[in-house]
Amino acid sequence: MFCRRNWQNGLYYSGFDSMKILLINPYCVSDGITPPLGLGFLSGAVNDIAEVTILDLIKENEKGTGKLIAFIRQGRYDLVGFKTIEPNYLRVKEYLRKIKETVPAVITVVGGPQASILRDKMADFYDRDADFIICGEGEISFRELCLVLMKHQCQLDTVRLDELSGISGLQTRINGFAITNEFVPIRDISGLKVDWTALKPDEYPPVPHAGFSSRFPVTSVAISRGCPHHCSFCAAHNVMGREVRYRSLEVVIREIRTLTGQYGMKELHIIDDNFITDTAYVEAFCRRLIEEGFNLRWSLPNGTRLEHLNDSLLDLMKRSGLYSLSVGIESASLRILKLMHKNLDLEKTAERIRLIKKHGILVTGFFILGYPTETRREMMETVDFSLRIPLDLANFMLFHPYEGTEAYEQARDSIKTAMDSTFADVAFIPSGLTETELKNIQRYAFLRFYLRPRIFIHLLREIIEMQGKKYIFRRILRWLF
Ligand code: B12
Ligand code: SF4
Repeated sequence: MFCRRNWQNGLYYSGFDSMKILLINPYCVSDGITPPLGLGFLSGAVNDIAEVTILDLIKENEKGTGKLIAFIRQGRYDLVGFKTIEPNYLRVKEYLRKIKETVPAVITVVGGPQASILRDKMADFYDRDADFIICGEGEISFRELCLVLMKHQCQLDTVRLDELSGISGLQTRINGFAITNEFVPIRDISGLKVDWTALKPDEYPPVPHAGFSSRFPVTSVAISRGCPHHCSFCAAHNVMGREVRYRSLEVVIREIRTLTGQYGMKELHIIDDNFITDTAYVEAFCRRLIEEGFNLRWSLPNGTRLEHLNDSLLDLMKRSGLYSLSVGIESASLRILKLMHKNLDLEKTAERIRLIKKHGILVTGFFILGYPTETRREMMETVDFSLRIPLDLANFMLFHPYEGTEAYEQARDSIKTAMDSTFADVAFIPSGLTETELKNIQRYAFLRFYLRPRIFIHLLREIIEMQGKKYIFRRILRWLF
């Protein structure tokens, strides 16, 4: 079934024999300009029934609506979908308003983390400017929605309630009915694939995840989804659920062949929340990387849980190209760790970091400063701990309360966030401190950590060898000043 539709308002006639979809990564300030994987997955789920274009307004450095509207008019899209996160969802409201004012026939869909987290509130917030909101993983729901729309030749007024009521995570208020369907995580993600042709990873600047990488070009990949842990500050479960699931190894290896062969990628960043959960999968993955002779370097730049790591697995991971991983330690205060529900034994963590270092793998520690009720003394405990363990790099983030988390409820009364805020900005100040004091503690932490001769010389050597130097310096300046 193909979609042929007349654009209402006499704007123009689509004339295409297939539904045309534009997926947008909205603008926001970002340290890493990397392909929006979620939109690549979404495109991979519908590109056999629709013609999909991905427009990354971060990559295009485009804040306003002018170019966006021109792009939509020129491409004669039937449907425009937005990925939302906290720093951009207000801007998405502007985009939607403008679309409905200027090209009202275009069907608008909003998804992504912020839509998943705010859920019911989203329908009120975007009101009639968003025809559909999809919470959680989008592949199946978005495909089902597109099939319904195609059946109706993208004419919303003929769509019936019963056709939409089974679509997971869907919300809409079209045609006088209001639907708020429960989001159910996708049980079997084995066959999900990324549409790299639409994502065009070779058009991205050589900016690595978090600024550090060793070989270029670099791209990110997502292999598993879900996290069973309950860290109080983390919103990830709202998007991906709590059950850890993996994509099929064959699909992943095929994808890596495309990334190395067609796009010349030399390094991969696995951005999963919990990649090292199923150790049999991880072992098989490493063996395949070696057997296929990809000669890739790879890293785990998100806070990796260490409980499943052992000597033989680390040896295999290192031989297959792993050169760097990050650990979410968050705090050295037992009281704060308890409040965060961060079930972490600090001594065991330090031991595992030594083990990782024995295999010549770089380790980055992630810490949070300024958690609700945290005192200056507790923050200093964290800084001291970071100096005692053999980390190569450390990131001291100021606590940022995200809706949909337990910590947000604890911080609710004193939240200070704005559009385009980043982790470098102050979003919450624990009582008894001022914003300047908190920023100074963060600066002190960075300087104490990095101005040690071993770390400083090592860091300088690493940075000098890196092709992404200018991005790294830009990031350092943003964090310190
Ligand atoms: C990796 C990651 C990053 C990396 C991205 C690197 C890369 N190359 O991709 C980096 C470090 C750059 C990063 C930065 C930030 N991140 Co981040 N990040 C993640 C992480 C761990 C995974 C994201 C991911 O790619 N998942 C895999 C893909 C497949 O999932 P997805 O993008 O969510 O897309 C799916 C659905 O959301 C949905 N969907 C997405 N878009 C759309 C659009 C439509 C139309 C539809 C229907 C569906 C849909 O369908 C997709 C497929 O299932 C998540 C945690 C998590 N597990 O969700 C946090 C997370 C998304 N990040 C978060 C945040 C806050 C940020 C920052 C704002 C932090 C900051 N203050 O600087 C920045 C924003 C940068 C930016 N411009 O995007 C929050 C979002 C919370 C919120 N309320 O918005 C999360 C949830 C973590 C948390 N703190 O709890 N991040
Ligand atoms: S911070 Fe990491 S370990 Fe904790 S709940 Fe979120 S994804 Fe899971």
